[in-house]
Amino acid sequence: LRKHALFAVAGAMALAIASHGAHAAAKIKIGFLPGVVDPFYQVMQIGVEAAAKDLGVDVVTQVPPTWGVDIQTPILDSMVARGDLDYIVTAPTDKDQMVGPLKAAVDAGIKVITVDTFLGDGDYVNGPVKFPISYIGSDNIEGGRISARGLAKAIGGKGTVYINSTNPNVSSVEGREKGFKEVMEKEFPNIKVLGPDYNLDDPNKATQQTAAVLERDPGLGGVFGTNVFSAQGAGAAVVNAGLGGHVQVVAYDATKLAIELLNKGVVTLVLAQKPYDMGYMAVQFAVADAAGVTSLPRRVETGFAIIDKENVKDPTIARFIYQV
Ligand code: T6T
Repeated sequence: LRKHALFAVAGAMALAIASHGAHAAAKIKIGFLPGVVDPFYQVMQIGVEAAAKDLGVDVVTQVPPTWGVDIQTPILDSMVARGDLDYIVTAPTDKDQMVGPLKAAVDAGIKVITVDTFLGDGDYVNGPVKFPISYIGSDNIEGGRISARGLAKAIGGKGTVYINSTNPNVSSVEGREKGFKEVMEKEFPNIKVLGPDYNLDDPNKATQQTAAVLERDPGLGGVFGTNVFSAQGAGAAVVNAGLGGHVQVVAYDATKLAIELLNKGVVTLVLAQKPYDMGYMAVQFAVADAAGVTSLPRRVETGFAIIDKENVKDPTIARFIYQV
């Protein structure tokens, strides 16, 4: 799908540039507003900047120090107030509450592309929110399913597992929780799922929450950490309790720390998203849109690399580890 989307965009861009030459030459300015400071968005920023360099685009990046509508909205408002941005590439921190602020950006003449997280139900053709040009990100429901199957296999198809997550109403982690629970219910009736607890993107809170579950339920077989901070906290709690290798951890997001824990036998499976591709493609989409392309896909799923002990050294897989 990714390859096709890229070819489609490249072809459409070439066509548009041929027919709208003068228009395409105008330099555009993009505001990049990710969700929070973390390795996932750092890699995405590298993708954004690489595409901006390749395509001759200006980018202004502002990174919220912590996750949340209250933090992201004023930064967005200040980006809109600059008056010089043509596009905003952003990961909305709430699928409903960020609709208003981003609609205000559109009303001010800025086009919006969402990366990693989406607005509404993510269906920009038939869903409740239609104004973004596209959603470019992971199929997180599928990511949750993959995580569930990995964890179920690691604990032999029975027992109790626990989900540690970040915040409610965020499309990415919500999808992961949903896909995870769905697979456990349908395919593994002998596995009971606890949680999610919400750590508000605080790894220390994730550690405390996981430690409390480990204490309450000494038979716990595994933990699903739905993002960088959740997986980090879950891993730390398991290590602190001396249960590395006994309680299995599945980590969403391929940070260096997650890979370290994989190599130590604490983490069983790491799901790498493709933030570089998300960032790169979002800039390509802005350039294509500015050049007059009207056939851009409204949703692009960027795929995963599923990393385990067997393939972690394979360079075709290892290239998706977040090297920041
Ligand atoms: O997992 C990513 C991202 O996909 C999610 O939307 C928020 O958390 C991360 O940035 C990791 O910290």
